[in-house]
Amino acid sequence: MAKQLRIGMVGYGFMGRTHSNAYRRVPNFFNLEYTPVLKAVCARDAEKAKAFADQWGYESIESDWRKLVERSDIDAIDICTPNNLHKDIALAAAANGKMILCEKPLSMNVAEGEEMCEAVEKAKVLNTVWYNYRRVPAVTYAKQLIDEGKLGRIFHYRANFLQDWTISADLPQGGAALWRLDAAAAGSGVTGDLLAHCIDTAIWLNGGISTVNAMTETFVKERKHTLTGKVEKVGIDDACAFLCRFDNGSLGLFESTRYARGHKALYTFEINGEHASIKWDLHDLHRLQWFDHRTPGPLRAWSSIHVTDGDHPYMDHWWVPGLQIGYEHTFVHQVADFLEGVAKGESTGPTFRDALETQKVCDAVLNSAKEMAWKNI
Ligand code: SOE
Repeated sequence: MAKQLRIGMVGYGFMGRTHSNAYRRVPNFFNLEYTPVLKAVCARDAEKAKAFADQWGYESIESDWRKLVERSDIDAIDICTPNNLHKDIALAAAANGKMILCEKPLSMNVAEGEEMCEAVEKAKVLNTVWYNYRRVPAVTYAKQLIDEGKLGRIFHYRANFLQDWTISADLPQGGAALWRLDAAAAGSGVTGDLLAHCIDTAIWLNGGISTVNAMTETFVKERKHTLTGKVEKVGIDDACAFLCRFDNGSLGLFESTRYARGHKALYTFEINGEHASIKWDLHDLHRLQWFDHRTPGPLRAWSSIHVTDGDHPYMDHWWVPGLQIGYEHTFVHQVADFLEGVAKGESTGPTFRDALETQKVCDAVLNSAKEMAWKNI
Protein backbone atom coordinates (compact mmCIF):
# COMPACT_ATOMS: atom_id res chain seq x y z
CA MET A 1 0.00 0.00 0.00
CA ALA A 2 1.19 3.50 -0.84
CA LYS A 3 2.48 5.71 1.95
CA GLN A 4 0.27 8.68 2.78
CA LEU A 5 1.08 12.36 2.31
CA ARG A 6 -1.57 14.10 4.38
CA ILE A 7 -2.51 17.47 2.90
CA GLY A 8 -3.87 20.50 4.73
CA MET A 9 -4.94 23.17 2.28
CA VAL A 10 -5.48 26.85 3.13
CA GLY A 11 -7.89 28.60 0.74
CA TYR A 12 -10.54 27.16 -1.53
CA GLY A 13 -10.78 29.44 -4.58
CA PHE A 14 -9.83 28.74 -8.18
CA MET A 15 -6.40 27.39 -7.17
CA GLY A 16 -7.90 25.35 -4.34
CA ARG A 17 -9.93 23.53 -6.98
CA THR A 18 -7.02 22.96 -9.37
CA HIS A 19 -4.84 21.56 -6.57
CA SER A 20 -7.60 19.40 -5.05
CA ASN A 21 -8.37 17.96 -8.46
CA ALA A 22 -4.67 17.17 -8.92
CA TYR A 23 -4.38 15.40 -5.55
CA ARG A 24 -7.40 13.27 -6.38
CA ARG A 25 -6.33 12.28 -9.88
CA VAL A 26 -2.63 11.64 -9.38
CA PRO A 27 -2.85 8.11 -7.92
CA ASN A 28 -5.00 6.97 -10.85
CA PHE A 29 -2.40 7.91 -13.43
CA PHE A 30 1.00 7.72 -11.69
CA ASN A 31 2.42 4.76 -9.76
CA LEU A 32 4.08 6.43 -6.82
CA GLU A 33 5.38 5.47 -3.40
CA TYR A 34 3.26 8.22 -1.82
CA THR A 35 -0.39 9.05 -2.30
CA PRO A 36 -2.03 12.34 -1.22
CA VAL A 37 -4.74 12.19 1.41
CA LEU A 38 -7.08 15.20 1.63
CA LYS A 39 -6.97 15.64 5.37
CA ALA A 40 -8.27 19.18 5.91
CA VAL A 41 -9.24 22.37 4.13
CA CYS A 42 -9.05 25.68 5.95
CA ALA A 43 -11.02 28.88 5.31
CA ARG A 44 -12.23 31.70 7.55
CA ASP A 45 -15.84 30.96 6.60
CA ALA A 46 -16.48 27.52 8.14
CA GLU A 47 -19.66 26.99 6.13
CA LYS A 48 -17.87 27.57 2.85
CA ALA A 49 -14.97 25.38 3.97
CA LYS A 50 -17.46 22.59 4.80
CA ALA A 51 -19.16 22.87 1.41
CA PHE A 52 -15.74 22.72 -0.31
CA ALA A 53 -14.65 19.77 1.86
CA ASP A 54 -17.82 17.85 0.96
CA GLN A 55 -17.43 18.56 -2.72
CA TRP A 56 -13.77 17.53 -2.95
CA GLY A 57 -13.59 14.86 -0.26
CA TYR A 58 -11.57 16.57 2.50
CA GLU A 59 -11.91 14.70 5.80
CA SER A 60 -12.17 17.79 8.00
CA ILE A 61 -12.14 21.57 8.10
CA GLU A 62 -10.40 24.33 10.04
CA SER A 63 -11.27 28.00 10.14
CA ASP A 64 -7.90 29.20 11.51
CA TRP A 65 -4.75 28.33 9.55
CA ARG A 66 -2.69 28.57 12.75
CA LYS A 67 -4.51 25.49 14.03
CA LEU A 68 -4.10 23.72 10.73
CA VAL A 69 -0.31 24.09 10.66
CA GLU A 70 -0.08 22.70 14.20
CA ARG A 71 -2.07 19.55 13.51
CA SER A 72 -0.03 16.39 13.96
CA ASP A 73 -2.08 14.48 11.37
CA ILE A 74 -0.89 16.75 8.53
CA ASP A 75 2.38 16.38 6.59
CA ALA A 76 2.13 19.14 3.99
CA ILE A 77 0.52 22.57 3.90
CA ASP A 78 -0.80 23.80 0.56
CA ILE A 79 -1.07 27.61 0.47
CA CYS A 80 -3.81 28.77 -1.94
CA THR A 81 -4.58 32.10 -0.29
CA PRO A 82 -4.14 35.63 -1.61
CA ASN A 83 -0.47 36.58 -1.77
CA ASN A 84 -0.41 38.71 1.40
CA LEU A 85 -0.89 35.57 3.54
CA HIS A 86 1.77 33.38 1.93
CA LYS A 87 4.61 34.48 4.17
CA ASP A 88 2.95 34.09 7.59
CA ILE A 89 1.47 30.71 6.72
CA ALA A 90 4.73 29.46 5.25
CA LEU A 91 6.79 30.56 8.26
CA ALA A 92 4.38 28.90 10.67
CA ALA A 93 4.18 25.73 8.57
CA ALA A 94 7.98 25.50 8.37
CA ALA A 95 8.29 26.08 12.11
CA ASN A 96 5.94 23.13 12.60
CA GLY A 97 8.03 20.95 10.29
CA LYS A 98 5.46 20.78 7.49
CA MET A 99 6.31 20.44 3.83
CA ILE A 100 4.94 23.38 1.84
CA LEU A 101 3.35 23.72 -1.59
CA CYS A 102 2.82 27.45 -2.15
CA GLU A 103 0.80 29.17 -4.88
CA LYS A 104 2.62 31.66 -7.10
CA PRO A 105 4.00 34.25 -6.80
CA LEU A 106 6.07 33.17 -3.80
CA SER A 107 5.54 36.41 -1.90
CA MET A 108 4.54 40.08 -1.98
CA ASN A 109 8.18 41.11 -2.51
CA VAL A 110 11.80 39.94 -2.30
CA ALA A 111 12.22 40.70 1.42
CA GLU A 112 9.30 38.39 2.28
CA GLY A 113 10.54 35.77 -0.17
CA GLU A 114 13.98 35.74 1.45
CA GLU A 115 12.44 35.15 4.88
CA MET A 116 10.40 32.29 3.45
CA CYS A 117 13.47 30.68 1.84
CA GLU A 118 15.43 30.95 5.08
CA ALA A 119 12.52 29.42 7.03
CA VAL A 120 12.13 26.34 4.83
CA GLU A 121 15.88 25.84 4.56
CA LYS A 122 16.40 26.18 8.32
CA ALA A 123 13.53 23.78 9.03
CA LYS A 124 14.73 21.48 6.19
CA VAL A 125 11.19 21.03 4.90
CA LEU A 126 10.47 20.07 1.29
CA ASN A 127 8.92 22.90 -0.69
CA THR A 128 7.65 23.86 -4.12
CA VAL A 129 5.85 26.79 -5.77
CA TRP A 130 2.99 26.16 -8.21
CA TYR A 131 4.37 27.65 -11.41
CA ASN A 132 2.32 25.06 -13.25
CA TYR A 133 3.11 25.99 -16.87
CA ARG A 134 6.55 24.35 -16.61
CA ARG A 135 4.65 21.09 -16.65
CA VAL A 136 2.68 21.51 -19.85
CA PRO A 137 4.26 18.61 -21.81
CA ALA A 138 5.08 20.92 -24.76
CA VAL A 139 6.89 23.34 -22.41
CA THR A 140 8.78 20.53 -20.68
CA TYR A 141 9.70 19.24 -24.13
CA ALA A 142 11.01 22.71 -25.06
CA LYS A 143 13.25 22.51 -21.99
CA GLN A 144 14.60 19.13 -23.18
CA LEU A 145 15.35 20.48 -26.66
CA ILE A 146 17.17 23.51 -25.26
CA ASP A 147 19.16 21.45 -22.74
CA GLU A 148 20.20 19.05 -25.52
CA GLY A 149 21.64 22.07 -27.35
CA LYS A 150 19.27 21.68 -30.32
CA LEU A 151 18.76 25.46 -30.62
CA GLY A 152 22.42 26.32 -30.23
CA ARG A 153 23.27 29.73 -28.86
CA ILE A 154 20.10 31.61 -27.85
CA PHE A 155 19.67 35.16 -29.18
CA HIS A 156 16.09 36.13 -28.31
CA TYR A 157 13.40 35.24 -25.75
CA ARG A 158 9.95 36.78 -26.26
CA ALA A 159 6.93 36.21 -24.02
CA ASN A 160 3.40 37.58 -23.60
CA PHE A 161 0.59 36.95 -21.17
CA LEU A 162 -2.56 38.72 -22.35
CA GLN A 163 -6.00 38.87 -20.75
CA ASP A 164 -9.02 41.21 -20.99
CA TRP A 165 -11.13 40.63 -17.87
CA THR A 166 -10.55 43.91 -15.99
CA ILE A 167 -11.34 46.44 -18.72
CA SER A 168 -14.69 47.51 -17.21
CA ALA A 169 -14.24 50.47 -14.84
CA ASP A 170 -17.28 49.19 -12.91
CA LEU A 171 -15.42 46.11 -11.70
CA PRO A 172 -14.69 46.55 -7.99
CA GLN A 173 -11.34 45.74 -6.38
CA GLY A 174 -10.79 43.48 -3.36
CA GLY A 175 -12.79 40.72 -1.72
CA ALA A 176 -12.88 36.99 -2.36
CA ALA A 177 -13.08 36.92 -6.16
CA LEU A 178 -11.29 40.17 -6.94
CA TRP A 179 -8.34 40.25 -4.54
CA ARG A 180 -6.00 40.19 -7.56
CA LEU A 181 -7.02 43.81 -8.20
CA ASP A 182 -6.23 44.93 -4.66
CA ALA A 183 -2.56 45.84 -4.14
CA ALA A 184 -2.81 45.17 -0.39
CA ALA A 185 -3.72 41.52 -1.05
CA ALA A 186 -1.85 40.88 -4.30
CA GLY A 187 1.31 43.00 -3.99
CA SER A 188 1.21 43.90 -7.67
CA GLY A 189 -1.02 43.46 -10.70
CA VAL A 190 -0.07 41.68 -13.90
CA THR A 191 3.61 41.66 -12.93
CA GLY A 192 3.17 39.26 -10.01
CA ASP A 193 0.13 37.48 -11.40
CA LEU A 194 0.97 36.90 -15.05
CA LEU A 195 4.50 38.03 -15.88
CA ALA A 196 5.71 35.95 -12.94
CA HIS A 197 4.65 32.85 -14.93
CA CYS A 198 6.54 34.09 -18.00
CA ILE A 199 9.62 34.91 -15.91
CA ASP A 200 9.61 31.53 -14.15
CA THR A 201 9.43 29.69 -17.48
CA ALA A 202 12.06 31.97 -19.01
CA ILE A 203 14.58 31.46 -16.21
CA TRP A 204 13.94 27.72 -16.35
CA LEU A 205 14.41 27.53 -20.12
CA ASN A 206 16.99 30.23 -20.74
CA GLY A 207 18.80 30.92 -17.45
CA GLY A 208 19.09 33.96 -15.19
CA ILE A 209 18.04 37.52 -16.01
CA SER A 210 20.65 40.16 -15.18
CA THR A 211 19.06 43.53 -15.96
CA VAL A 212 15.61 44.94 -16.83
CA ASN A 213 13.95 48.09 -18.14
CA ALA A 214 10.19 48.27 -17.69
CA MET A 215 7.07 50.37 -18.03
CA THR A 216 3.75 49.83 -16.29
CA GLU A 217 0.35 51.47 -16.54
CA THR A 218 -2.81 51.51 -14.45
CA PHE A 219 -5.57 52.35 -16.90
CA VAL A 220 -8.43 52.51 -14.38
CA LYS A 221 -7.11 54.66 -11.54
CA GLU A 222 -9.97 54.27 -9.02
CA ARG A 223 -12.33 51.41 -8.27
CA LYS A 224 -14.87 50.72 -5.59
CA HIS A 225 -13.36 48.48 -2.89
CA THR A 226 -15.54 45.46 -2.13
CA LEU A 227 -14.46 45.36 1.52
CA THR A 228 -14.82 49.08 2.41
CA GLY A 229 -17.58 49.99 -0.05
CA LYS A 230 -15.61 53.17 -0.88
CA VAL A 231 -14.06 54.25 -4.18
CA GLU A 232 -10.32 53.86 -3.65
CA LYS A 233 -7.12 54.43 -5.61
CA VAL A 234 -6.03 51.37 -7.59
CA GLY A 235 -2.49 50.33 -6.61
CA ILE A 236 -1.86 47.53 -9.07
CA ASP A 237 -0.31 47.60 -12.53
CA ASP A 238 -2.88 46.78 -15.24
CA ALA A 239 -0.21 46.36 -17.89
CA CYS A 240 3.54 45.90 -17.87
CA ALA A 241 6.18 45.51 -20.56
CA PHE A 242 9.90 45.06 -20.09
CA LEU A 243 13.15 44.52 -21.90
CA CYS A 244 15.88 42.44 -20.31
CA ARG A 245 19.25 40.82 -20.72
CA PHE A 246 19.84 37.18 -19.79
CA ASP A 247 23.10 35.91 -18.27
CA ASN A 248 23.73 33.88 -21.47
CA GLY A 249 23.85 37.08 -23.54
CA SER A 250 20.39 36.78 -25.10
CA LEU A 251 17.83 39.59 -25.13
CA GLY A 252 14.33 39.32 -23.68
CA LEU A 253 11.06 41.11 -24.42
CA PHE A 254 8.06 40.54 -22.15
CA GLU A 255 4.53 41.97 -22.18
CA SER A 256 1.51 41.40 -19.98
CA THR A 257 -1.86 43.11 -19.71
CA ARG A 258 -5.45 42.56 -18.62
CA TYR A 259 -6.58 45.05 -21.31
CA ALA A 260 -6.02 43.08 -24.53
CA ARG A 261 -9.62 42.76 -25.73
CA GLY A 262 -10.21 39.29 -27.13
CA HIS A 263 -7.44 37.50 -25.23
CA LYS A 264 -8.45 35.42 -22.20
CA ALA A 265 -5.22 33.74 -21.12
CA LEU A 266 -2.90 34.04 -24.10
CA TYR A 267 0.45 33.01 -22.72
CA THR A 268 2.97 32.67 -25.55
CA PHE A 269 6.72 32.46 -25.84
CA GLU A 270 9.18 32.28 -28.72
CA ILE A 271 12.87 31.49 -28.50
CA ASN A 272 15.27 32.12 -31.37
CA GLY A 273 18.56 30.23 -31.39
CA GLU A 274 21.47 29.91 -33.77
CA HIS A 275 20.19 26.64 -35.32
CA ALA A 276 16.49 26.61 -34.51
CA SER A 277 13.52 28.48 -33.08
CA ILE A 278 10.59 27.32 -30.96
CA LYS A 279 7.19 28.87 -30.25
CA TRP A 280 4.47 27.90 -27.78
CA ASP A 281 0.94 29.16 -27.13
CA LEU A 282 -1.27 28.33 -24.12
CA HIS A 283 -4.42 28.48 -26.26
CA ASP A 284 -2.97 25.58 -28.29
CA LEU A 285 -0.99 24.11 -25.42
CA HIS A 286 -0.33 20.62 -26.77
CA ARG A 287 1.63 21.95 -29.77
CA LEU A 288 5.24 23.11 -29.97
CA GLN A 289 6.19 25.02 -33.13
CA TRP A 290 9.66 24.16 -34.36
CA PHE A 291 11.90 25.61 -37.10
CA ASP A 292 15.23 23.94 -37.78
CA HIS A 293 17.63 25.75 -40.09
CA ARG A 294 19.65 22.53 -40.50
CA THR A 295 16.84 20.85 -42.45
CA PRO A 296 17.77 20.73 -46.19
CA GLY A 297 16.62 23.87 -48.05
CA PRO A 298 13.46 22.84 -49.91
CA LEU A 299 12.02 21.12 -46.83
CA ARG A 300 13.00 23.83 -44.35
CA ALA A 301 9.82 25.11 -42.66
CA TRP A 302 8.07 25.72 -39.38
CA SER A 303 6.57 22.45 -38.18
CA SER A 304 3.99 21.85 -35.50
CA ILE A 305 4.84 19.04 -33.08
CA HIS A 306 1.76 17.49 -31.51
CA VAL A 307 3.25 16.79 -28.08
CA THR A 308 1.02 13.81 -27.31
CA ASP A 309 3.18 10.80 -28.08
CA GLY A 310 4.33 8.22 -25.55
CA ASP A 311 7.90 9.51 -25.68
CA HIS A 312 6.88 13.09 -24.94
CA PRO A 313 7.16 14.31 -21.32
CA TYR A 314 4.43 12.96 -19.01
CA MET A 315 2.33 11.64 -21.93
CA ASP A 316 2.93 7.94 -21.26
CA HIS A 317 0.82 8.41 -18.10
CA TRP A 318 -2.31 9.45 -19.99
CA TRP A 319 -4.26 8.12 -22.95
CA VAL A 320 -2.93 6.72 -26.21
CA PRO A 321 -0.66 8.68 -28.58
CA GLY A 322 -2.41 11.59 -30.29
CA LEU A 323 -5.01 12.20 -27.58
CA GLN A 324 -4.66 15.48 -25.77
CA ILE A 325 -4.55 16.61 -22.17
CA GLY A 326 -4.91 20.18 -20.87
CA TYR A 327 -4.54 22.81 -18.17
CA GLU A 328 -5.63 20.73 -15.19
CA HIS A 329 -3.00 18.09 -15.95
CA THR A 330 -0.14 20.53 -15.32
CA PHE A 331 -1.13 20.51 -11.65
CA VAL A 332 -1.37 16.71 -11.62
CA HIS A 333 2.18 16.59 -13.01
CA GLN A 334 3.43 18.94 -10.31
CA VAL A 335 1.88 16.79 -7.58
CA ALA A 336 3.36 13.65 -9.17
CA ASP A 337 6.82 15.23 -9.28
CA PHE A 338 6.44 16.52 -5.72
CA LEU A 339 5.50 13.03 -4.48
CA GLU A 340 8.48 11.54 -6.30
CA GLY A 341 10.62 14.14 -4.55
CA VAL A 342 9.10 13.22 -1.18
CA ALA A 343 10.12 9.58 -1.76
CA LYS A 344 13.69 10.73 -2.44
CA GLY A 345 13.69 13.40 0.30
CA GLU A 346 14.20 16.17 -2.28
CA SER A 347 12.30 19.37 -3.04
CA THR A 348 10.71 19.68 -6.47
CA GLY A 349 11.41 22.70 -8.64
CA PRO A 350 10.52 25.43 -8.69
CA THR A 351 11.55 25.49 -5.04
CA PHE A 352 11.10 28.58 -2.86
CA ARG A 353 14.71 29.50 -3.76
CA ASP A 354 13.94 29.20 -7.50
CA ALA A 355 10.77 31.26 -7.09
CA LEU A 356 12.75 33.92 -5.22
CA GLU A 357 14.71 34.50 -8.46
CA THR A 358 11.41 35.23 -10.24
CA GLN A 359 10.43 37.52 -7.36
CA LYS A 360 13.71 39.43 -7.75
CA VAL A 361 12.95 40.04 -11.41
CA CYS A 362 9.36 41.13 -10.58
CA ASP A 363 10.60 43.62 -7.96
CA ALA A 364 13.26 44.97 -10.33
CA VAL A 365 10.64 45.35 -13.08
CA LEU A 366 8.31 47.33 -10.80
CA ASN A 367 11.19 49.50 -9.52
CA SER A 368 12.44 50.10 -13.04
CA ALA A 369 8.99 51.26 -14.17
CA LYS A 370 8.65 53.54 -11.16
CA GLU A 371 12.07 55.12 -11.57
CA MET A 372 12.17 54.96 -15.39
CA ALA A 373 15.61 53.34 -15.21
CA TRP A 374 17.45 50.10 -15.98
CA LYS A 375 17.71 47.90 -12.88
CA ASN A 376 20.19 45.12 -12.17
CA ILE A 377 18.93 41.95 -10.56
C1 SOE B 1 -5.45 35.40 -13.34
O1 SOE B 1 -6.56 35.59 -14.12
C2 SOE B 1 -4.95 33.99 -13.48
O2 SOE B 1 -5.90 33.12 -12.98
C3 SOE B 1 -3.64 33.80 -12.72
O3 SOE B 1 -3.81 34.07 -11.34
C4 SOE B 1 -3.09 32.43 -12.96
O4 SOE B 1 -1.87 32.25 -12.31
C5 SOE B 1 -2.92 32.22 -14.47
O5 SOE B 1 -2.46 30.94 -14.70
C6 SOE B 1 -4.22 32.43 -15.19
O6 SOE B 1 -4.72 33.70 -14.85
